[in-house]
Amino acid sequence: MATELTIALAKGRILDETLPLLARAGIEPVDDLNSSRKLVFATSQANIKLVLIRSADVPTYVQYGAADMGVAGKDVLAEHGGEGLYERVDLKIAPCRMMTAGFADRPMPRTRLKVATKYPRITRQFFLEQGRQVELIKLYGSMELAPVVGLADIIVDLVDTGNTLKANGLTPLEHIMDISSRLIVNRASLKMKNQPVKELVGKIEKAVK
Ligand code: PRT
Ligand code: MG
Repeated sequence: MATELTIALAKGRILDETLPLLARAGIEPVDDLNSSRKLVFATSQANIKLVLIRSADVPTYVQYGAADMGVAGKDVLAEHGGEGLYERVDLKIAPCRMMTAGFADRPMPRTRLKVATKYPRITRQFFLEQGRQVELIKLYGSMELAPVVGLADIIVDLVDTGNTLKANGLTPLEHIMDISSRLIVNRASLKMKNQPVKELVGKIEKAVK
């Protein structure tokens, strides 16, 4: 019998761009993932199933082996830290940049800079490397509002077209890192299920090219 493999995916832009890649690797979900309320899905390959979770939870599922593999943005992976998992393939999907952003014409405060973000770990590291002291304000979304209402001086967020920043009168300031989605693999799965995992990673790698 073929080894069971579970792949963790998140609804939204990553799912939309990952499904065609999986299809090219010969894996197609039996149900329509976007319209279903189910969380576990069978695929055209009897031994491979998909689980649908929040994007920030994907590294955690893979870290603990609840899923053998998963797809997550580099932003989510860097914020998680990567314990217990390997990043195997850059899928080159859902690309964007992690940036600081603020008001272009406003001088930086003399006191400690207040930075609002959903990414405290990445933000702390970025400013630490520059030797800049900042006060972190953790938010769960709509970071663009923080400078507008005076909650923070700047934000650290993802930027694609720049339209969201612009719509709120903000400008991208400093580039922190380039982001794309990655295929990640549980460390133990790579050992214990080496052959089927390597085979699937290879197929997905080929599908990207
Ligand atoms: O929404 P939920 O909280 O469930 O999860 P999520 O926000 O993590 O999911 P989703 O689907 O919004 O994003 C999943 C992944 O897509 C992220 O982890 C990134 O790796 C990647 N990605 C690529 C983006 C963007 N581009 C992006 N532009 N994620 C978010 N954005 C947001 C950004 O935060 C900002 O609010 O879009 C806005 C900026 O877009 P522009 O085009 O106006 O610059
Ligand atoms: Mg979102």
